Amino acid sequence: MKLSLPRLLLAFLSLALGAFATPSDPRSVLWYRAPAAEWLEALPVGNGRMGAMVFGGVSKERIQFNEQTLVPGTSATKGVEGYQPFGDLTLEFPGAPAATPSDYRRELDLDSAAVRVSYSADGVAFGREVVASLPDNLVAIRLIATRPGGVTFTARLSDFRKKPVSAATDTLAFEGRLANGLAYAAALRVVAEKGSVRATPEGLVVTGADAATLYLAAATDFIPVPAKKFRGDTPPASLVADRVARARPYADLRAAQLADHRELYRRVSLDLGSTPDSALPTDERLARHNAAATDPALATLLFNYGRYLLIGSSRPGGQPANLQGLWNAYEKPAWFSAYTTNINLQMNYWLAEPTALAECHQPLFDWIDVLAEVQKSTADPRIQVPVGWVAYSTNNQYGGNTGWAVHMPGSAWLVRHFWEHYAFTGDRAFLEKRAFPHLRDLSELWLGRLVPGPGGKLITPDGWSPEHGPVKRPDGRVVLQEGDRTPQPGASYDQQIVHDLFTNTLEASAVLDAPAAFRERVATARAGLLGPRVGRWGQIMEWLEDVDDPKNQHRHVSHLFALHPGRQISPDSTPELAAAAKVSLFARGNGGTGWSRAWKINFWARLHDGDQAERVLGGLLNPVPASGARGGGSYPNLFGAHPPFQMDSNFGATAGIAEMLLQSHDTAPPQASDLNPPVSDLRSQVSGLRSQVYVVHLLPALPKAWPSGSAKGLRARGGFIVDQEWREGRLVSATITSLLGQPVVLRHGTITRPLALARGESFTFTP
Ligand code: FUC
Repeated sequence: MKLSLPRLLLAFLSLALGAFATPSDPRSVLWYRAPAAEWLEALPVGNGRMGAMVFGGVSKERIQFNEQTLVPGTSATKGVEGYQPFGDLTLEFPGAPAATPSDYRRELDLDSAAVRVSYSADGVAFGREVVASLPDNLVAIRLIATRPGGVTFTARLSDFRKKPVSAATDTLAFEGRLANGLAYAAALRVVAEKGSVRATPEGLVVTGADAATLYLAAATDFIPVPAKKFRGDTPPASLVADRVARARPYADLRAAQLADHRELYRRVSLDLGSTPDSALPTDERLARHNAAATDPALATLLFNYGRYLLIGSSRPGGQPANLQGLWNAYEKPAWFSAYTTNINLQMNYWLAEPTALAECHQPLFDWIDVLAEVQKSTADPRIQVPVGWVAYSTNNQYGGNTGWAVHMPGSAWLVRHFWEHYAFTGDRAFLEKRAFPHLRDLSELWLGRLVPGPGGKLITPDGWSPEHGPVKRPDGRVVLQEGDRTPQPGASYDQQIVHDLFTNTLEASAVLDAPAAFRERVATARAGLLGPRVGRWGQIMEWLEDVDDPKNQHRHVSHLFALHPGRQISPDSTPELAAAAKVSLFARGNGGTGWSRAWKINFWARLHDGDQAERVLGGLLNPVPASGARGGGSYPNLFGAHPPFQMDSNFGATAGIAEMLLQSHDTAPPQASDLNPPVSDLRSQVSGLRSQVYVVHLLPALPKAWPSGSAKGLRARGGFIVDQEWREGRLVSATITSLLGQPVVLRHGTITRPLALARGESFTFTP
C-alpha cells in the first residue's frame, strides 16, 4: 500500500501522541471530518471534577470548561439555581488555513479518553490531544507539528462571568465569587519545547516551539459538609496555582491518566457486530442508522459512551453526575442542570453496578447522605417528617430544592441505590453502616404513613404519579393533565416504591439479622399493600381509580416502576402483571424524550423482548441536529436529546443495553425444589448464608439485530463477572466468575442450573 503524504504525516503524529492505535474502531471512536460549529458537536473529556468540550477548530480552537461544584444557590427551599459554566480556553493559530483541510480529522477515543485533532497544511502535519486527568486534576492539551518550530499560537483564558484575567511569565489566571459566596478560580500554564513563551495582555504567546503542553486547572471552595456551610479552608486560587505549577511532563501525566481511566473502562468489552457503515464518521452513521439498515456497532458505541461519560463525571470524592453529567455552557441550563429525583438522577446510575463501575456510584451515596442531613433539619414544614427524611423533586449540592413538588417516595427510590450497591458488591460494612440506617428509617416513615384503602389494603395517603394526574373537568369528564400535583392516595408509583423499599429492607435485615419484631412489621405491611392492579383495558392502573387513557403517551411511565427498576413485576413470577405492563407500554408508545426512551429499553428488556427494546434504542439514535429542538434522539456528539440535552438518556441507554444482555434481579425461591440441586441445598453449603440466591439470566433479551457478538465483564448481583458469546442468535458459551463465593442459579431460556462456586471460582456454561 502506498502511503500518501497526509497519511504518512498522520502516522507520524500517531507515534508522537502515542495514539491512533485503533484509529477507526467503530465501537469506541467518535470521529468527524470537520470542526464543531456548535456545542453539541464538540467532544467531551472529564475527570469526575472538571469537564471540557473540545471544538477542534483549525485557526481557532475553543475549549469550553466546567468544574462540577460551581453551583450557585443555597440549602433552602427554592434555593436551586443553574449550574454554571466556568470559562473558555481559546487557542489562535496565526497562518492556519481558513478552510478545513481535506485530511482534517477530529475524534474522541473512548478507550484512551482523549480528544484528538489532526490535519496538514503546506506539507506540515499538526496534531492536538486533549485529556482530563484525575490523578493530576487537570485538563491537559498537547500540541505538536511535524516541522521543528512549527507550533505557534496565542492562548487566552476567559471567565464566564468576565472577571479580569492576570498574566505572568507562562501562566494565566482568574478568580471570583458567585452571589452565594462560593469562591472559584482557574489557572492555565504553558510549557513550550524550544521556541518562546511571552505573557501579554492578549494572552500567552507561544512562538516557534517544537511542541507545547497546556495545563488547565479549575476549582471552588465547595466541600460537601453541611456543618461547615459547604465551604473549605483552602482558597481555590492557591489550589489551581499549585496544580499547574506542579504539573508533570505530558508523557507522565498521560500515562497516569490512561492507567486511571482504563482500570475502569476496560472492565467491560462489548461486540455486537458491525457493517460497512460502521466505518463512517459518527454523524454520517447516525444519519444512515435511522434511514434503514441498523449499524450494531453504533449501539456498542452508545453503550461504551455511557460508561465513558460516567467515568468522566462521577468519581469517588466528587459530586454525582448532574442532569448534563458535568458539561454545561449555559448560564441558565434547562432544569438548572441539577438533581431531579423522579427518574433522572437515578437513571444516571442504573449502569454503574451492572457495567462494573461501582466506584462511580460512590458520589451518589455521599450526596444522598448530605441531602438527608439537610432535610432532617429543614425549616420547611412541607418536608418535615417524624422519622427518616423526604425531599422535593429537584435538589442541588447544598441539599436545597426548587420548591416544586414535594416528592414523598423520592428518598426511598434514592436509597434503593445503596441496596443495589450491596447486592452487586457484597460490601457488608457498607450495608450495615450506610445502607441499613436509611432503609430502616424510611421503612419506619412509611409504616407510619400508610392508611387503609379499598378492601382494607394499605395505601399511601397523598401521592403522585410523575408528572401528571387526573383532573375533573366542569362537565364531569376526567382528563389527565400535564404537571398536575393534586394529592392522589394510592398512586401506583408510590405503592410500588414503598413495596420496593420494604423488600430491600427485608433482604438487608436478613443479612444483618435485624430484630425480628421490626422485620415482622415490615413484612406484614408489605403483604398488606395494594396493587399492582390490572385495569379495564388490560393495563397496569396508574391511579387508585381506573382512569388511565389508552391514548395518553406521557413521557413518564411511573406506574411501571415495579417492572424496572423495581422487581415486583416479572414475566416469571407475575405473568399476568407482566402482560398488563406490556399493554401499558404499547399504549405509551416507543417515542418520548431521551430518558423516556431509555427507560423503555429497560422495560422491554425486563419483559424479555429484545426486538422491541432494540426498536426503542433505534429511536434513541434518531439524529437530532445540534441546533434542533426536535427531541428523543441523539445530537451529533451522541449526547442525548430530551430536548434540550440531558445526559440521563445516555446513561439509561447503556443500562438498557446491559439489561438486554444480562439480568440478575430475580431471586430463587429458597425452597425451589424443581431445581437440582434445590436452592436450599446450595444455601446450606455456604455456612451462615443469609443473602438471596440470585438468578443470573444469560441473554434475556437478545434482539435479532445482534445475531453474533460477545459481552465480557458485565456484573451480576451476588458478586459475579459474566462473559458471554453468541452466534446466529444462540448462546455459544458463558463463563461466570464468583467474587464472593455465593451460590447462584444460572438461567438461559428454559434451562436453570444451580451452582455453588467458591470465591474466585469460574464455571463455563455451554448450552
Ligand atoms: C422531569 C421530567 C422532565 C425533565 C426534568 C429534568 O421533571 O419530567 O421531562 O427531564 O425532569
